[in-house]
Amino acid sequence: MENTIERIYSDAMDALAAATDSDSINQLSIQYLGRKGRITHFLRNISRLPVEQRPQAGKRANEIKRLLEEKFDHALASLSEKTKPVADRIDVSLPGLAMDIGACHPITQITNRICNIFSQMGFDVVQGPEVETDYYNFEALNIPKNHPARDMQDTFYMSENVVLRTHTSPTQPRVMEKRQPPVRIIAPGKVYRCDSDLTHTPMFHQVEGLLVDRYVSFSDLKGVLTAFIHQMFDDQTTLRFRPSFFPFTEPSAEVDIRCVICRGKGCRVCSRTGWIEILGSGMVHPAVLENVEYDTSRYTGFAFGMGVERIAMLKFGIDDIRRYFDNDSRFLSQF
Ligand code: 2NL
Repeated sequence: MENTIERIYSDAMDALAAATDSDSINQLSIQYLGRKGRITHFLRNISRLPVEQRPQAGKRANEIKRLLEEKFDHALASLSEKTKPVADRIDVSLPGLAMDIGACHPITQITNRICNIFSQMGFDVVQGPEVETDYYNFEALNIPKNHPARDMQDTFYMSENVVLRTHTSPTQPRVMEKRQPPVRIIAPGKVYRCDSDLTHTPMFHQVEGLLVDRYVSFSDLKGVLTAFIHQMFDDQTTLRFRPSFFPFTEPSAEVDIRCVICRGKGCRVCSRTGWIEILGSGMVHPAVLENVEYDTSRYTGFAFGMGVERIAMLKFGIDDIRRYFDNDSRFLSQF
């Protein structure tokens, strides 16, 4: 008896596979599921089976009935979809999906611009780790143990001797340990300080440069940085070197440019001074060169560092540093 119902099912499936139009599918539906159909007939005659076979045969016949209903319905539906005219299958009046074009973040754009200018002057672009040891972040750079820069309030400590780098400077002694002079490198990247307000974000970007060779003097520093600023801003930009202090350079100087907003008259951007600070620089402190075992009787060098957000703010006229990191594409797509 079990064979009978399975036979009906396989006959129905064979017939369905051969049916190519809705008339023949409807015909099959009547033949199998209709009032006088084969399945109906089988179910009606279940009472003639031995008692112990009836529950199983009934269950299976009902299963197959449901299965065939589904198969016939599906065959009819896919047939009507295939035979519809194209215009009914595709709604040609729907608006298309706009394709968004990606672009570099403004901070990336400015970082690339800075690196390109120094690349053309012969500097190699190098990168170092963002998780740094106390040695490379401070010690190698002549920043002593009690220096305020090491304060827990500025530095993210991972453990006693591991920090998130507070500047891109540690990349430089790492490279100097592996290369002999002449060294000309530019190190861009993310840096971290435990600080957050209107003008500070806990993560920001720096680009740092270093040149070490024989006979390098302060006038080389002035020449290279003047050429950089004239390419970055405008070759008419007026700049000044102002004495400063960094533990890793001696002498040290900060570089200001005439305010690009008010042209020196004094405004909010330059705090009425007419000058805007662009970068810090100096002659590499001999202690830093000794830490990487360079012969200080043969070699001298200069180094400089700048904040990318600050330069991007001036180039693009942005007044709030936090906008860079809100990830609002209405803001970012303007650059
Ligand atoms: C700033 C000032 C500076 C350096 C970075 C440096 C690196 C080595 C040796 C000596 Cl290995 N100096 N870097 C020097 C002077 C200034 O950065 O305002 N950065 C945002």
